[in-house]
Amino acid sequence: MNHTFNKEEFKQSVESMLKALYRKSLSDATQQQIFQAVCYAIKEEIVDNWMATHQAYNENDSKIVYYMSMEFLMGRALGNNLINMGAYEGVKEALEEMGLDLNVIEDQERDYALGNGGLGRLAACFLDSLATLGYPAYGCGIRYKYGMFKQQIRDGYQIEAPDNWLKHGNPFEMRRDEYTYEVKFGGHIQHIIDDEGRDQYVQEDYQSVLAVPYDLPIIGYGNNVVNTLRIWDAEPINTFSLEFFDKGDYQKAVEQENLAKNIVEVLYPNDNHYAGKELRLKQQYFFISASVRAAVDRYKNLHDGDVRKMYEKVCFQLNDTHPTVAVPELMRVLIDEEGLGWDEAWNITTKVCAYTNHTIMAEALEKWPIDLFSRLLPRIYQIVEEINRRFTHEIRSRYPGNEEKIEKMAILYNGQVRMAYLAIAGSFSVNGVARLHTEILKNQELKHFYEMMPWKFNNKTNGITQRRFLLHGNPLQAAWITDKIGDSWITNLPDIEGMATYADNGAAREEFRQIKRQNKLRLAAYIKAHNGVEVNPDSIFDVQVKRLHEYKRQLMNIMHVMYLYNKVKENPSIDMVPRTFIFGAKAAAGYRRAKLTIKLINSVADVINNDPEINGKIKVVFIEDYRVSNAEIIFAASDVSEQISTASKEASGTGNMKFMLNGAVTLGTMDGANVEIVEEVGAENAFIFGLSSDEVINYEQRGGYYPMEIYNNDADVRKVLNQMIDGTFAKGDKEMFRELYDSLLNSWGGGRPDCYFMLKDFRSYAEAQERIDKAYRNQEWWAKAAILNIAKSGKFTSDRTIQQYVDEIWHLEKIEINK
Ligand code: 26W
Repeated sequence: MNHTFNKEEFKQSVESMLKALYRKSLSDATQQQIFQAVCYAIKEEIVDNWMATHQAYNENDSKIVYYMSMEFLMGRALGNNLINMGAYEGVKEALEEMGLDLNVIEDQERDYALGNGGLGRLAACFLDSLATLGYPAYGCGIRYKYGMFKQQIRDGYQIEAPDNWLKHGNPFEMRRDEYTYEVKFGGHIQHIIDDEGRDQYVQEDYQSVLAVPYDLPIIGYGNNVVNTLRIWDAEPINTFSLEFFDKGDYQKAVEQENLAKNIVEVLYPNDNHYAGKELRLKQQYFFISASVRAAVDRYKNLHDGDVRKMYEKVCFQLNDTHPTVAVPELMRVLIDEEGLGWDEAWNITTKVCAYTNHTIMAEALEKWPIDLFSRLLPRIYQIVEEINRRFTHEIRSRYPGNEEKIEKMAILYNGQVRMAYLAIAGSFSVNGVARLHTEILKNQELKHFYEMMPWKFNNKTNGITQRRFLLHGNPLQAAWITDKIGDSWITNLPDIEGMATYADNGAAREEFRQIKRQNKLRLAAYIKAHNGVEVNPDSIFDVQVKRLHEYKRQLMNIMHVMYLYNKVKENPSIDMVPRTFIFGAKAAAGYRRAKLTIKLINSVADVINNDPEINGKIKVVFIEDYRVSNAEIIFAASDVSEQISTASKEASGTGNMKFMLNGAVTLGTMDGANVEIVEEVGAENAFIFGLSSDEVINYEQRGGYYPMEIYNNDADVRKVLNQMIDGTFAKGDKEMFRELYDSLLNSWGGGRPDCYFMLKDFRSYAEAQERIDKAYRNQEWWAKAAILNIAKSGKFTSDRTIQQYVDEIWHLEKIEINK
């Protein structure tokens, strides 16, 4: 594509698309229409390679990984597609010649916000790396009508607005009617013996919907490979028809129509919190049943209809437990539809499925009530019962007389289907997402499973794609790096280590500072336009952007801001480097404490930003609607990366890696991948504080600690806590933030007080912040540390992660597409 891109042809193509789509010419088309026309013109360029890629899969009889995920947080496609096609500069110039600005055109695109946070974005990075490395892969997911809600801040509160991302249509998608499947729910199972004496399980009185796939192209960087993200839409099986009236089955017709309408209506906006909603289980089975059967049918087409060696060519990677029904669904297809016996089907299934765990938070674990599960998926439930029967048998013969092992490992227990345990039993691989996380899985959360089947367990430390988060998001820094060391880092990030020599080079440090300043100005303009707040580009940009969750401790961050505010009030001439504290976070719609934390951040911002005595020393900004597209701008502009989760709680984190790659210095706990980041960059180039994960786990096993002791002994902390209930930041309202205060000090609020150790870690956090203040004054030191962070980020490319999945789990072979 690189070499064949023809500017004049492209310009022509855009103009004829405008005509064909909208009956418009360039001069009277809207920016949105031009955006659409540009995308359609690009799509034409993509299609040949897309077809060639699938032809190569077929000709090579390639093994394929199906990355099964309820979430793909893709962000915007246009800019990334152009970059990976090698057409970004060409298209930019072509558009300029047409009097158009590519940046403005890019801003017309809605984010594909089909995910909540880390898990969904990881899936998107993985697709980019799979295509760039040339590995055969499908992403399998759901075409939600409404993605992650749009966040508005009104009067400091979060308001959720629907994300109607498909309003203008999605120019890159392709509907594939011919691969439609029917998915059945409910009813009951008839067991019959057919003429040949075989068992048949027939589902009766069920409701069903059609699963219709839409394919999106996933373009590899500079290699002509185009993989596919396949997301499923639901449609009614028969559009409302008179036929049903005649049969008197009016009720059923309406119900089936509603089922189809509801099932893909909206992404559940819960991150790390299981809610047990029936519709969510429907979503899971819906996209898994369709994806599993599409994979089986594809395999059969290439192998004379014989599924028995399917494991040689197919791998299902389950992105957390959400797609775990793939295990019993594959069993059902192999047994009921392909006629295999149990043992043969189980052998195939457990060689096809692999499971990734993304969290140890207890409230995130999916445990479906058996009555709901069996009512909705009667045949699947029968199969899960049999899996459980055999699995508990295995446990008992391994640990005779030890019933505790059943309690700890059975899939069906206490009236619930424990999805993580089903995933482990049905998979040949179980992986965590950072070294520390995997160790905690092996030694604590899943220790009984690890003891029984240690060979299944492995680590795959997460990664991110440098194509989106540096090349696209930070073009100035990308060009600077390429100028210094060449562009091989784009596909081989470890080469970025070549930047290390520039850490000691005064001229290079100055160049880095200038680039950072430009990026801070770009973010400042965004903040001015969106928040109406002026921020000082010479202040330290101290940034925490991620989902709002108590364990991530945004509350501790804002409490430290309150503490600093008090310091400045006590001594207005205090010597400190001006700081801009930047937050961005969505709270799950029903998560009260998280939403109240957003209100607190905004209320503190209001008071501080309008207090003349502060004199610009502190600014607080809450960026509305944090999402992939503005994240790219935020990372590029950051000086300090806040990664301050309670140790042991953040499985990996991936924002931490994006900051590092963009030359921000980590302020963090020894949690998740922070541990490995510090290992790469050196503790002297990061600001580490707080309890270790062992210490946290020890406290937890002893039932917590006494935060009231800290309240009593630390006057600064006490003052901050009191300000939550004396109206300082609530216009005199003493009740507004009481719930947050109680969560830190009073156990009667439900559960232990301060179970995320915010008061316990506060002093150590404040000291680390002071070290930052001191360090930033030495601009030479700071630039050196920032450049070293960039230089040592090579490990954290998702290309490395994917290569490890390929080598140790998937065993794929690369394809080559020549053009
Ligand atoms: C059932 C509700 C629910 C929804 C989402 C439970 C759990 C989740 C996800 C597992 C939450 C998530 O995104 N986890 C994050 O995954 C990232 C990618 O591995 C990690 O970097 C983050 O540390 C982890 O919090």
